[in-house]
Amino acid sequence: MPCFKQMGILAKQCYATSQRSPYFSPTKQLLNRKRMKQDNILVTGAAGQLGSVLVEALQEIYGTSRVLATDIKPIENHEGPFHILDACDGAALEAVVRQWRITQIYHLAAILSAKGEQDPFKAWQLNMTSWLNVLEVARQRHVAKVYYPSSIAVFGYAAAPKNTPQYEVLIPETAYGISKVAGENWAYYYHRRYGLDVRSLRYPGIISHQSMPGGGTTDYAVDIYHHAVQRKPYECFLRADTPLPMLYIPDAIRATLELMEAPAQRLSVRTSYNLAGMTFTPAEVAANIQKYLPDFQVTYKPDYRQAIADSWPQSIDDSFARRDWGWQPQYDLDAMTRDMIAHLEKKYALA
Ligand code: AKB
Repeated sequence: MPCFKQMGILAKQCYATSQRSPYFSPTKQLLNRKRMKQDNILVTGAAGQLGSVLVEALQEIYGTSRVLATDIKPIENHEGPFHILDACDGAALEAVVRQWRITQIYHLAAILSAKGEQDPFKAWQLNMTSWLNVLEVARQRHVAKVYYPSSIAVFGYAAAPKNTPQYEVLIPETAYGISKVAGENWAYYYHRRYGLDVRSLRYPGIISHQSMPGGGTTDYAVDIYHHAVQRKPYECFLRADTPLPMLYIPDAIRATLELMEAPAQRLSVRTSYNLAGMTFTPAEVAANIQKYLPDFQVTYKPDYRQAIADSWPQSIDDSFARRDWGWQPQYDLDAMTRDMIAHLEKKYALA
């Protein structure tokens, strides 16, 4: 059987076609404690908005050859080991975990809120089948740690809309939200019943310059920056006055890695931690962008995604995350806007 490193080199030869993204910059804290660990990491959904950036951050910590990125389609410009993998195929997943001697799994593959509403049953099937496969293979093969992304989509109208507490009524309005509530409970079950070290965060909308989101209700908050920097007007699919919790990608990556690094005995939440960064409306982000790009124009044409956004909290109480593992966001709206514009200006100038 080829060792992890050899397989990594093989995969690298097949898939590494270009340089690492010039936009990646690991957080200071992670660089400070950068070390090469002996873990072998599997990331599913590695081509996605979060996955593509998280893989680079994990490579910085564990070494490129120890991070196996997987997805159902190849990743453009990926550097490092890559494998085509559908996590709904339990046998294929088991073979990868066994052959690559995986010790940590980050399971990011999922259908998000807006796309999920176009085919709710498919969203449920994909999100649940893949997650149960991951939990089961992790249990059987004694994987040391598993990461599961949950979402503010677990909340619905029954939850307090402002400063939504950690332990709140969970009656979501979307199939995606239902799958995340169930997924969190399975995480808790595998932890309690089998001692599996599963850790999870309820992400708000994530804004990134490196990668595009796909199929979410919060996607507008990324699109709006791309339009602004390209000097194009933007038509927003949410109402101007729709507040939603959001998080800038460096904070999202740091939160994920800090949670995964935290001593297990500090973690009191084994469903999923509430996580907050900032809250803004489309009108507020537009006005903030106009501070730097005064000619930028936004119009509003709400569609079916408005109902999803209306059912979600406006702001989140993340005091459990702050208390248990020291969570602190670093970016507010203005700091994020300056950084997004700077990175996207470079990106489009290079294109
Ligand atoms: C979505 O909009 O579906 C996601 C999420 C908040 O989970 N970004």
